[in-house]
Amino acid sequence: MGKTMLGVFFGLVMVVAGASAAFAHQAGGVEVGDLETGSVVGQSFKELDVDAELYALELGSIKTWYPPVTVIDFKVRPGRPVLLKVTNNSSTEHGFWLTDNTTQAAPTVVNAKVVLKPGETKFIGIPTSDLFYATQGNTLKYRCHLHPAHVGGTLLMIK
Ligand SMILES: [Cu+2]
Repeated sequence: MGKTMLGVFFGLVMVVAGASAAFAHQAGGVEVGDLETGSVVGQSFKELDVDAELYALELGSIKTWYPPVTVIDFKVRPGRPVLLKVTNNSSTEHGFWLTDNTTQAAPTVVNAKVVLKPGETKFIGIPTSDLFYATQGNTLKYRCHLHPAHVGGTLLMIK
């Protein structure tokens, strides 16, 4: 369970590849980690509420991230960081990649990528500033970067 592939991009200057998710980094960046050890902008994942739970499912020959649409309403939600729980409920390895397609080339873009073994769960912490100022529009896309045919979904933000 300990081996995790990370591709997490931080804010303006830092790109950390292969670093342990257990370490907290500076403010302004997405963090991928475990519930017990992970943190984002100085707040431990344990102290945050989970905003959405997403599952990699295999239905016969169909691979999908469920649900296909996830809505976070910032008008009724406190300003704490967003916490997503991603779980692989299938019997094979799958990826979870959350990003903003419209600004994917920008260094500040929200970009969280993790590979989940069968049965594995990871948590993704996102500072709300990343969603409000580094994301154009109101949607982020999530999909599996390991399987092109693996159906992804949309994170819809009501700002
Ligand atoms: Cu997949």
